[in-house]
Amino acid sequence: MASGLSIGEGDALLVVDLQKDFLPGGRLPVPEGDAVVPAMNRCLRAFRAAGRPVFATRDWHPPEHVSFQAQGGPWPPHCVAGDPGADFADGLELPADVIVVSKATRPDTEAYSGFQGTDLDDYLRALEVRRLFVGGLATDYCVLETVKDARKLGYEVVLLQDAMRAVDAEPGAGERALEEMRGLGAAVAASTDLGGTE
Ligand code: VGL
Ligand code: ZN
Repeated sequence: MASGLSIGEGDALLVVDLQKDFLPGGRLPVPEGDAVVPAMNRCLRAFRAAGRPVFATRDWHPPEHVSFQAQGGPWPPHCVAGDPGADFADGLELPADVIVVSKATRPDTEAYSGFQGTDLDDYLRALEVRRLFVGGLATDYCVLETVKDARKLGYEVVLLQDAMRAVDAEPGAGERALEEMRGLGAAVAASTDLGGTE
């Protein structure tokens, strides 16, 4: 476990799909998804204090997206672009200058990774980001795929373990995803390691 990590030049925070439909009461609830909000807020305060950029991806599907069961996909409808369920979680303290990246916007293509079909890599390069601190939902889907792409693209990754939760449709899927990401060289830390204020 990393402790006393200091945030500086080259670092950015990436908040993955922390949207209402993925919280308890939403249309595709992730167990304990709401527990991610206070942990992520600690990270957001630390990044704000360090003056480093914050990115937030959002699942932003058209109404007839291929991932929905009516179209033969695995999921109930969720995060339809512009619907209240696609809003970021209540109480999430995103800064005014957060860079929002919408993904999975094409009806015929699933995109779990925040890099797939988006400008995220270009944005990060433009800001000379080299290390990404990643949390959000869900550990075993969009966090996993985003981190795999980040590693392929050469970014260092720090996983914010208490600021993510898994769907865990199969028991242990979240743990396996964490192991896979660690195997790819991602470090693991907690929101409390970042030296933000409570
Ligand atoms: C996600 C399932 C379907 C995620 C998105 O954000 O992890 N999971 N769409
Ligand atoms: Zn989705």
